Amino acid sequence: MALKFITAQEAAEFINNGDTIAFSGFTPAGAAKAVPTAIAERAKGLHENGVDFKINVITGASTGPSLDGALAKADAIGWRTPYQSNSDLRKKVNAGNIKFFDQHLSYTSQFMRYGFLGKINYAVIEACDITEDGVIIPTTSCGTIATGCHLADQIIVELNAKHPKTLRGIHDIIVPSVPPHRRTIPINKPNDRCGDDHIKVDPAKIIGIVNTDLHDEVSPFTPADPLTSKIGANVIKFLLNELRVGRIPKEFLPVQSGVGNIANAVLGTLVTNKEIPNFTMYTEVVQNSVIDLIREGRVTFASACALTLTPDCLEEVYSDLHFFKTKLILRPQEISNNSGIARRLGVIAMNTAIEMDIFGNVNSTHITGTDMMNGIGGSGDFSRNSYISIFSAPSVAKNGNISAIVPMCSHTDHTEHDTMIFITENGIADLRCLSPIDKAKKIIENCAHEDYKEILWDYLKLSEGKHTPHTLSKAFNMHVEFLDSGDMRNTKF
Ligand code: 0RQ
Repeated sequence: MALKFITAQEAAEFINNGDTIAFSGFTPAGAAKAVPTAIAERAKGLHENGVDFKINVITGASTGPSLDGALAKADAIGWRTPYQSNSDLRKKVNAGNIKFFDQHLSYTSQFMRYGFLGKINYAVIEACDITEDGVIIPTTSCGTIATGCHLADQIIVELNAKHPKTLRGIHDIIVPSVPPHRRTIPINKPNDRCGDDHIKVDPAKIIGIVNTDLHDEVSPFTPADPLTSKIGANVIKFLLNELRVGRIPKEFLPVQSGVGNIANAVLGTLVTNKEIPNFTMYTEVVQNSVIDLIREGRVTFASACALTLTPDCLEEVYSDLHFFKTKLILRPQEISNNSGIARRLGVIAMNTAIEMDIFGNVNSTHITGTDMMNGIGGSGDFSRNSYISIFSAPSVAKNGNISAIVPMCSHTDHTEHDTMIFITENGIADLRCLSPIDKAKKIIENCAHEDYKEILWDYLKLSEGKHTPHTLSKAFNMHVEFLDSGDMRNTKF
């Protein structure tokens, strides 16, 4: 069947109000760009003429300004899942204008296959190559798009000339069956392959190919600073001790590192300490820092879902692609973040918290219980199933007006049953196998900021002789104080 080339505007004309679209993209890596921007333009035109037009958006994770940003600004999103980090989209989510549901990233593809997300009308996939018989090679991420292409009624391909056809071979695409026919995923090491190097679809479903030449919209991270370096140093201290006492094997274990400035700084510190052996990664996102580490041999192999690299760094990878294809695999997120595999491999999970409570629960997603930051992402996929799970955060936010350690999280993403190690710039709280009261003592003593220690001890004293000594009428007083006076330090128990 001959390939049919169309413009992004022609592609956008196919889309109807209320359609559900699975877009490629996990972080801005590999995200569809031209078609969503054209859909946003079309939506604006229709809205100006008083016509309703909104689509439902499924991706891998967050995307960039051309997808989430453009569609949010155009008021063209009905519901959105599973993750976001674009400021325009976040504003509309928190104003109640866009219905966002936050999912463990490993769930999304299976939710699509199980029918939980309803009918998928279109898949829009960025590709570096496509053949007439329906073989599609994705670009810098896998996300949920293999499942999206299989389930969608029709497919639009963005063929992006920025990515070489020789990228073929970096992906390992497996789409599990639906239970009761689902099978074991045979990955026993981060570099095991068990899938295809392409997505195969019925070519009759491909309604058009849009030629593009657009960079991934990846922005650089803030470099490490003294505070994040201290957190990183505490992570190293903890890991070295685990190695010394033999709780981590001497050959080390695969590492998962979360997103954001803190996770990036922690990873940076981890790799500069030569007492930590060279290691592999079983993670979701490979960022610029990992590319350097692969070159230096510190990271010997990385399995991920996305190559989230700034355009200059991606150019470097492409200029040495033969080498990097022996060091990197990109997998769909239900495989890169698979709970069973993370548990089998014994992943060391390192994620960031917004707040942690004194009894070991973690909030990764909400500000003061109401406003969505980004989403749970893969933090739950990994932390719950890891060999060792570390949550780190600066002990205070917003110039010290907010304590990251609170009596009770204003929203809970990771419960005390899933968490093990809390780390701030002040120290380490090893919570493994401790009772709630012993966890509270360790967290306050080792992790809380000096400005908040007395306030937290005072809270703990309010209710004695209980298994988890909460005082429900006062558990959120620090949050309420922040909302009232703008400073949690004014809290009195
Ligand atoms: O605000 O942006 O206005 O400066 O939150 O905080 O300290 O820069 O930390 O960039 O590492 O992000 C948890 C959000 C941390 C991220 C989170 C404010 C703070 C700042 C950002 P500004 P930092 P980071 C798998 C892993 C969930 C998903 C995940 C995240 C901003 O790591 O989204 O782990 N994690 N995925 O000032 C009010 C508090 C606050 C606060 C911080 N208690 N109250 N504001 N901030 N704590 C990867 C994927 O899934 C793709």
